[in-house]
Amino acid sequence: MTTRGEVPPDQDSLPDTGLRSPRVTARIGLALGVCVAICFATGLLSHGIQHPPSWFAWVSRPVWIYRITQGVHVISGCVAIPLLLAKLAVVYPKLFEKPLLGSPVRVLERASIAVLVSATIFQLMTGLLNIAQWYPWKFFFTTTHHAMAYVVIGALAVHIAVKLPVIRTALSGPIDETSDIATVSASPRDRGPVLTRRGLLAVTGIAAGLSAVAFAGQTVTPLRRIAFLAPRSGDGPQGLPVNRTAQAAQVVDAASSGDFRLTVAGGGRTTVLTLAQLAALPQHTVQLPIACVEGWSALATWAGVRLVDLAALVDIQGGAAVRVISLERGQYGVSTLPVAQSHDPLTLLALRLNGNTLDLDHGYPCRLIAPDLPGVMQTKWVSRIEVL
Ligand SMILES: Nc1nc2c(c(=O)[nH]1)N[C@H]1C(S)=C(S)[C@@H](COP(=O)(O)O)O[C@H]1N2
Ligand SMILES: [Mo]
Repeated sequence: MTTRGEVPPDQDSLPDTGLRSPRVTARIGLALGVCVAICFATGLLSHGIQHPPSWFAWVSRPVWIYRITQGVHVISGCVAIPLLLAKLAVVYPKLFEKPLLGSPVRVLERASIAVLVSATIFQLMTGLLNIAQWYPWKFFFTTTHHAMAYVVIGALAVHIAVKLPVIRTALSGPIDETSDIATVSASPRDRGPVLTRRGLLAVTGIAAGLSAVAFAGQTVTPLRRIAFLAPRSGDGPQGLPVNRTAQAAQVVDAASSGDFRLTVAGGGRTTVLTLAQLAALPQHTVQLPIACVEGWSALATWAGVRLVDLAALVDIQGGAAVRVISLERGQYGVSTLPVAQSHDPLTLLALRLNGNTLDLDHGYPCRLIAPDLPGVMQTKWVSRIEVL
């Protein structure tokens, strides 16, 4: 029997070391829960910017906000992987504890754990594979990853609610407290600890730290050299990674053609500019990061024409939303800017990158660069701007 303030023994757990103790699982679980919560919040934010509900307004300053939130999203997800593995390793005998089902409350508890574990694994796997740009599935990543996030958070809330009494007791005392293994420590299977609880937590912490470092370098520049799992850490033409080349986007001919024209439309008026005319407009230089949803980001110096100046060509002086359209067809070919970005004087139709003409793979002849916009909305090979 368990009384108040005492941690119930894990009957089916490994008695040898007392590692399978709520005192251990609760601590790993707390760290995992914090990671999942951070990952959820930053993921929702990113999704909100890309698919804004009517009540949602995004900001454009400070210019590094999205770089941070999306970096944190990916890093917290990567850190969650070793934490989840450690947690599963510690609790797994309990997952198959008999009776498998039992009372309605037990059925609910076990169902929520089954959903929680599988949905969390799904989220971490799909997120990881998306970073690697490997899509061995048929569904559309963004929609599924977003929907499944609510499943994880819902199941996590149920799990925490059910386990709260155990969690509170387990976290309230020192990790070494062995009252929870007192009943089993006299067991003949007791061979003394091979790994202490503190040791296990330390190993888990180191694995989590390594996982963070392995990916963080793609957004935290000083860590770039040691980010051994970060696929895009600053390589690419003009010092910037490329996600989709001009060739992959099938725009090589149209983008390099002398016939290129930029159309600016709005308020019933249309202006068509040649590249030379675009280059003759007032040019501005900005330092802005480009931050991909996959977690990599890089600061660069961009030069080109302010979006607000282009809107003014069709007599629209701000206050309007702007849609930017690429030579490329398909889902990455259109981007509708949040109002903050379409007004911001830092938002450019860039012609130059880091002092040179834009590389074809970076969007030559011109591409959008705006503060705090997910990389996927920073449209390359822009051919049309619609002021709405
Ligand atoms: N037309 C077009 N623009 C695009 C893309 C694309 O596939 N097509 N990819 C986007 C993504 S996902 C990112 S992260 C940035 C990357 O910009 P870069 O290749 O110049 O680094 O471009 C964005 N602009
Ligand atoms: Mo991206």
